Amino acid sequence: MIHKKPLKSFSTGSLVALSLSITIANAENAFDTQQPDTKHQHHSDKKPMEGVCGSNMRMDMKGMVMYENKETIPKDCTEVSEDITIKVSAGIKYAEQYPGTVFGFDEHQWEVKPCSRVTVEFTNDDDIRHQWMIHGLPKYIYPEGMFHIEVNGQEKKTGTFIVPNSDYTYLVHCDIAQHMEKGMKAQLVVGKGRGDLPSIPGISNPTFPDDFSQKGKK
Ligand SMILES: [Cu+2]
Repeated sequence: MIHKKPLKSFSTGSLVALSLSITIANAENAFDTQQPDTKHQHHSDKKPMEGVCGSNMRMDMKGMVMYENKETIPKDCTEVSEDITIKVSAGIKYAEQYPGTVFGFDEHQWEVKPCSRVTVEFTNDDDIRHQWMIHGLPKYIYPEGMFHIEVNGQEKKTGTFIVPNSDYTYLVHCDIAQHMEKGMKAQLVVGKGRGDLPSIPGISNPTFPDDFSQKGKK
């Protein structure tokens, strides 16, 4: 049987292309209403502004937060049960204890109560891009069922979302090519969860383990 990945509906490349095009569109609109001098002031700002885009995404040179939700309560919750902050670090050093992996998070599982408002403080310890991307959230709140933080290099970004009122185990990963396959895979357990996902470093075995044995080879 072929192992499929049904959750991955569009690629990082398309997300980046989308975000760039939205940023450019917003920048053009902003400049249309500004005097030329204002443009130059913008570039000399000591702290660059984080841009807010129409598709519920904010981004700057450090990275982006997409489909953040601090207010909308899922239909099956009457209120936010608790505010919880998860500190996550990402980097190659977290792969050292898991043979066969290259990338990792400092922890690969987080547990929260149903209806929690979860704030993720995501720190990237590497000089490359990493993401904390969760799938399977209700699509009437989160487009593509997704919430996503991306950090370019050694920086930190924080974003917030609210989980529904059911026991569920959500896939969290980094969608940069091969990062999930090489260790950047984790799970957010809401309530009792629904069992471990496969191939979570330190938590679960792969569904289809690699076989590096030399049996039958000449
Ligand atoms: Cu990554």
